[in-house]
Amino acid sequence: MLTIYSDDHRLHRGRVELNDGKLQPCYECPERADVILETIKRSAPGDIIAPLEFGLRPVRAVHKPRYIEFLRQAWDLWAAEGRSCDALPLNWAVRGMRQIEPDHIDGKLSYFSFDAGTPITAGTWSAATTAANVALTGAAKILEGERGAFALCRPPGHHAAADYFGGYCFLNNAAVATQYLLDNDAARVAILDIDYHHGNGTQSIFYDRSNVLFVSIHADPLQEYPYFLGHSDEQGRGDGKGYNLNLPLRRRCGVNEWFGALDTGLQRISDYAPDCAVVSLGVDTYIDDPISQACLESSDYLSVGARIAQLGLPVLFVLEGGYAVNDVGINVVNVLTGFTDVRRRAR
Ligand code: SS9
Ligand code: ZN
Repeated sequence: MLTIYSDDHRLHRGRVELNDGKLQPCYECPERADVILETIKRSAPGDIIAPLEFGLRPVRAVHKPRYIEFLRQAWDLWAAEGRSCDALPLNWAVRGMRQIEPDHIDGKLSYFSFDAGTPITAGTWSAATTAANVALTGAAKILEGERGAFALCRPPGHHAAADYFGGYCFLNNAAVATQYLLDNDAARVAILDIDYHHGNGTQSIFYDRSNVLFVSIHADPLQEYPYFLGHSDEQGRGDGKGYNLNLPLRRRCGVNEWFGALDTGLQRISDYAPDCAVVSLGVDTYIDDPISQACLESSDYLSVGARIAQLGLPVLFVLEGGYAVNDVGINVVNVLTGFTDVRRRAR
């Protein structure tokens, strides 16, 4: 399978996130992408190409202007306060408070975020815009007729909404790619989000739309991050009613339950008959993932890829989570290999 990759992801290297009441080393680290790239080179045939430059236009098609402006300037405003540590928000506008963008960088960080686990660093903007270009290049290849492509995106994207960051995500790579597909020939796109966490950003971006079907399998938000979106009664709004399918699973659910949800999601996508699919590929559903309570073994990811291939659609895989650094490579490669093996037999 074709892989799109850039070293620019290394420009984003957060030092600490707030977790378990402590400032801890970031789970979302450059080594994740390095290991995935190495494993692809070693054991997954296919070209590895650099991203093309798309400029900010496709990013603006998904994210709000003020938010883009904020992300672009955040580090400089933070550094202008004389700080050299990572930028993290500290408080949020909850029920009854006003939604007014503050002037001070500390207030802006709060206004445009929803957690304290997503540091902004000097290179975050560059890395995030390159990650969007990586996903966009994958989308362009799908439009050119490629049957499968893997966008090795870092930082990830599915928690980022039109105007806020969080969950290690800044720009929603999968959403930007999906919008690009729609703006260039695709009439309908299905997004399958199989990261352990609900793709709250992607859901919210397409919630009112019927030309994007969003399907997400994730840990029940009553028990897991991001906590405040991802329930099964969120089915879309207006034109989008019926085009959002959440399949929450209880924490520590078994493999059979997880694959049952996958089959339900794939059936819905098949009924929708889209032109292509975008898979938000998180492998933090892995049994040894350090921040998840999940159950998939490395070999299970072969079946994940194989079942997705049975859709018979062109598929753009976009990397999201997966924090067991030693095994993240094999887990991702198994999805891609499971997918291409079925495709090869079908030809
Ligand atoms: C776990 C904290 C979770 C955010 C997780 C974001 C996952 C992105 N104790 N923090 S895929
Ligand atoms: Zn995740």
